[in-house]
Amino acid sequence: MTKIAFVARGSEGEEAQWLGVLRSALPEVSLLPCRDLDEASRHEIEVAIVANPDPAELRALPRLKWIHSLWAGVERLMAELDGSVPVVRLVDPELSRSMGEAVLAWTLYLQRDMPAYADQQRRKLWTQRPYRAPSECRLAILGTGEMGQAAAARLMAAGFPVTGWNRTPKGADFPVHSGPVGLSRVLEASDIVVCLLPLTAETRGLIDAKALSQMPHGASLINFARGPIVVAADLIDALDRGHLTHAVLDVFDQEPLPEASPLWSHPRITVLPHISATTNVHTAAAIVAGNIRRFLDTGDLPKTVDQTRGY
Ligand code: NDP
Ligand code: OXD
Repeated sequence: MTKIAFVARGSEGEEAQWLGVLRSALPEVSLLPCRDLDEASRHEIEVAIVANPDPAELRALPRLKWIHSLWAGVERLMAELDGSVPVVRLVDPELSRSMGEAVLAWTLYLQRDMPAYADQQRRKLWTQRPYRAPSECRLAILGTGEMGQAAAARLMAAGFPVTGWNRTPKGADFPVHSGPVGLSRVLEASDIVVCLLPLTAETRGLIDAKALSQMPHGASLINFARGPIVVAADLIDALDRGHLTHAVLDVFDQEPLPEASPLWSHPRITVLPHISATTNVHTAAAIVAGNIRRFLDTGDLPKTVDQTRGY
């Protein structure tokens, strides 16, 4: 039986759940946690399924040909493995659907002024704020990939005008700009900016004081991608000055967000614990199993992450 390694740095419960579901989806292989492999078995392994793995465990597999990540974002793998092995990331329509749903939910939260009404309730204030229709609330999607396209579709179906910003101006049924000039144009014309970019050398710190100052007075930010894309201190400054109204953050420089972080208690920030797109273990396992089965049958690798671009 072909042996596949499983390498994860999570709780025992999470690991047991993944192993159970993956073994049901791939009954024809022997899926084993790396720590259970003896020396001879380590030499047999060509494929590993990983969730935030310890790179040392992967380096102990001398015949490893590629790894399948259970995560969509792979910046940590790219940094830790440094191009030593091809990486396939999770692309799951159910994950994209879940992200689209989250973007719509938190956009409605902002468009319907829910943070302000929650504050008014705490202060026992009965004040009706002006209503802003979706058609009057312009949305920007930074990164129109799997997640961005799913989010745009949900937003447009709900009546929000959407503009995208992307590395390549790829075909979409909404306008998509690219390059630094395109970014300024998109930021200047958006009431809510949604970040769905991968974290790379190019996107780290992209949303800084300059970018935030280009957003209109009163605009809001949603970051569901990766924390370091937004410069937290610059965001806090823009919120404190009242230039921005609110930020919804699901991702942070350090996760879990440290107790001492000022983001927790900022009145204009909503903190979420990295839940905007929740991985469905069943759909994800079926996709991983399909990719591995195809490789075992044909020798063909699924589409791998571009090592130079980092996503
Ligand atoms: P994709 O690779 O499908 O999409 C990324 C998009 O960003 C592509 O369209 C790409 O353009 C664009 N892009 C990359 N670099 C740049 C750049 N420098 N300037 C402009 N555009 C750029 O990834 P996904 O949509 O699947 O995921 C995006 C990110 O979302 C993940 O990397 C992950 O960090 C995050 N994520 C967060 C989750 C959560 O729960 N919070 C869950 C899942 C993902 P092009 O194709 O033209 O190169
Ligand atoms: C991610 C994921 O990349 O949850 O954040 O897959």
